[in-house]
Amino acid sequence: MAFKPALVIVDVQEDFCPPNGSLAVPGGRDIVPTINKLLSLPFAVKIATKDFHPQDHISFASNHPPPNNVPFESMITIKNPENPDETEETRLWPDHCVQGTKGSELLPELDISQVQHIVEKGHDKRVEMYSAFADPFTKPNISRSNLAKLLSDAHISDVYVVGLAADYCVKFTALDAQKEGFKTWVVGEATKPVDDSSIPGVYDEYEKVGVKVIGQDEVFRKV
Ligand code: VGL
Ligand code: ZN
Repeated sequence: MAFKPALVIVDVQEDFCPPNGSLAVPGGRDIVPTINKLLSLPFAVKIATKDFHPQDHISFASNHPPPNNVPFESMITIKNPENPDETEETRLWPDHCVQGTKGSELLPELDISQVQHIVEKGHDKRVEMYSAFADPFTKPNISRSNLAKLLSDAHISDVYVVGLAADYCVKFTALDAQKEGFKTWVVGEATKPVDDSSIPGVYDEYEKVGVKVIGQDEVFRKV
């Protein structure tokens, strides 16, 4: 198959960045210059995703009763609304990326003039959706975006994933991209985690399924 690379920029939004983000990833804003350089390369398609939740989203700690409603700490079990036998453990967060708020906006310094498609995710209040492809339920998925179709319609062979956060939405988007059949690369310098200590475990998961972590210099040589 011919090499046809896509760039997928995950959730580079105000709420995931200092100084004002409700779920600010340390150094979140600092990756934008690197992403803008990658955006200048001739990827066949460049896509930005946005976490885009309703105010009553299940992942917001504020929508759950105490004591198990501590943002960043509490875990809850959610049931697949269409198949109660399937459950997922998921973390609760501060309210973030609420549709129509400043926090949901892409960073203004991101060069979106180079981006052809914006994919929004996390609309369904009943499920968490870290991956820009689909929620974690499988029998069946409750929500799917058009990301897989955008990539396959463009005959993409390789997907390069960057953005926020390395240990949540970048990770699940990269794992799903590989699962969908694309050769998948995560650009190390162009992502930051919520929690630094999670990264070795994330890289182990990549290794198991064949997702590769790559440096930006190598991307410049390849694309
Ligand atoms: C994300 C936590 C909650 C992310 C989204 O974009 O990594 N993290 N929602
Ligand atoms: Zn979210």
